[in-house]
Amino acid sequence: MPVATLLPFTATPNRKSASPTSFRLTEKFILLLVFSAFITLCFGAIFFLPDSSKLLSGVFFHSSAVETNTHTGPDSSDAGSAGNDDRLLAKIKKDHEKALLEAKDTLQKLPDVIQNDILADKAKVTKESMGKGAKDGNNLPFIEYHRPPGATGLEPQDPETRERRAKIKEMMKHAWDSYKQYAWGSNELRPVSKHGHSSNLFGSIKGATIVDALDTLYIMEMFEEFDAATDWVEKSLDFNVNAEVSVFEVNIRFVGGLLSAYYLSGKEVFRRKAVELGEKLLPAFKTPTGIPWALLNLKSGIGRNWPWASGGSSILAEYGTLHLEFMHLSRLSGNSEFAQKVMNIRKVLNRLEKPQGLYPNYLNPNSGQWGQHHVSVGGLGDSFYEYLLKAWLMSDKTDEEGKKMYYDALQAIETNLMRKSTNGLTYIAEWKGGLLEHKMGHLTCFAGGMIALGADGAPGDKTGHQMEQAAEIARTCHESYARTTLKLGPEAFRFDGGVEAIATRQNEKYFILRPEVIETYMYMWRFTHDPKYREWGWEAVQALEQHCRVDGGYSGIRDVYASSPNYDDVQQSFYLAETLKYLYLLFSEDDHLPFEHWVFNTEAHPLPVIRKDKTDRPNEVE
Ligand code: DMJ
Repeated sequence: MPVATLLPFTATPNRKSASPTSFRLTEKFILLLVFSAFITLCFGAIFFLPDSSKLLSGVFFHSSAVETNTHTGPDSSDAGSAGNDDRLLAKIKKDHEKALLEAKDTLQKLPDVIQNDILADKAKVTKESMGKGAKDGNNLPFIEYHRPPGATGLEPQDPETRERRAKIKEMMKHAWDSYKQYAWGSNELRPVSKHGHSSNLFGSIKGATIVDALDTLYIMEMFEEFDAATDWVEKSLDFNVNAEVSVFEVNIRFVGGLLSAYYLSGKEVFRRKAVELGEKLLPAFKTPTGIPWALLNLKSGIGRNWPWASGGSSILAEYGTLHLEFMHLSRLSGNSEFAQKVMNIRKVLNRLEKPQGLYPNYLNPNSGQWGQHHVSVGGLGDSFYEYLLKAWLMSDKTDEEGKKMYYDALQAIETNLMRKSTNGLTYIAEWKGGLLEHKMGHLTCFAGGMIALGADGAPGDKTGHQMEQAAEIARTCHESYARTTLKLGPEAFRFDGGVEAIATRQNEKYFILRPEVIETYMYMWRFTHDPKYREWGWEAVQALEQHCRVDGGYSGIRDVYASSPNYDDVQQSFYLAETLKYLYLLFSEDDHLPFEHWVFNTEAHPLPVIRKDKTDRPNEVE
């Protein structure tokens, strides 16, 4: 600031046109005194203000931030420089305090949270730069596609294994050709009556079998069929329906199926469709807690819960089984909203008190409180636990929160739910308000595979212990098959009233082509190479061929203890997505969809591990 501009204020009022040389000595002294007092005052003001460094830089170095704020900020006015200075100083003080708070916040965050924030910011910028056109899966950011390792596999070396694997491919061909011939475009096939079947889980979305089977066709190298399915997806798969769907089922089968098809084939249509559908599911999260509704009308965006679910609760296995798909949707779309929605579910769960460390199956999305204290590793609970572990694995083992939640939950399950029968069969019971129901569902049998998959990372030297648990569960589930007449497992089996691993209630004796037992054999084979798992898998193949295969495909059966099958006349889409895929992998080499690169969603759709060191290349090949 030039000194000359200060002089008019210090000149004596009576003296007109006086030159400085004509001052007397006393006048000069007084003038000097006043002048130095003024200078001291100015500097004092500068140095004692709270944000002196910023002000100085503004004054001496003309920082652009200060200039911008002074001249164009919303606070600027023509009221005079003194008013401007006050506002400027207040603004500087406010900015400084805000910067300090932000820095404090950042220092308190874990490195991976900071990393996520950076990714979210990056995604936001990408999305903004894409503008309006990014909606509905169109105009997605450019992604250089790299096929992850092991999308297809070499022929097994051993001739018997090769032959068995070829047989499973033939079974897939029969299931697929029958669907194509009798039910093309419907959700599922009725293999006995030979026509289409639509469950209301998918509203009026069509083609569940096509989307669920895409990746199985690809990994079995049935490329002609894969191309026909791709063509149908391109031309006919339509999510613009005015109908209510199950958010969970649509996510695991359709979003999961499309994501896998994209990662295996690199075809953009699958990425586009997956993101389009993902966006349609987002309104399900509009609840006071952000815990999504079970059911959603895709047109109106109105959600609700199953009327039977404990006072309007959402279900653990449903809202807890979105994580893997939504993390990939964020990466493929550049929209961080998907990831934020599922991370928020964790936050809500982590704030809640857990009875004995267990997660009840019901949670009210309005109040954020648990419903009935019913705990299960089978129906209503199962895949929530699976997704905690797989979220950690899929994040290249960076998601420490998922890891901790999984191993803590498993410990609580071991303590409160896992029991041994009189004759030494390990099972996982159900827990109702502290009382055990000694029943294990077919669905619960997936836990053998899950525990084996997680054993390697188990804290406190528990790897061996968890591998033993996994093997024992696999044995129990095999027994549930072996103790039936048709050598296929019942929907649920009991360990009470003098029975072990046997269904005692008529409505628990059915078999609907479910995959969980075979899934566990596949994981156990990969981790142990114990030939019994392939033998058990082959027993299941023979039983399927003998009792479920019909002219028009494969059917579920109503009673596995009956002497001959009574068909339910449904070929479930998960038979092609899961049962046949896990069987095929059981008889494949380990480098086909290797676990270090792929994680299977709960419908057996493989999703690649998201590499921590290649943040901008989601499907990097090593
Ligand atoms: C599949 O849709 C999924 O595996 C789900 O997690 C549970 N049930 C069926 C198959 O049994």
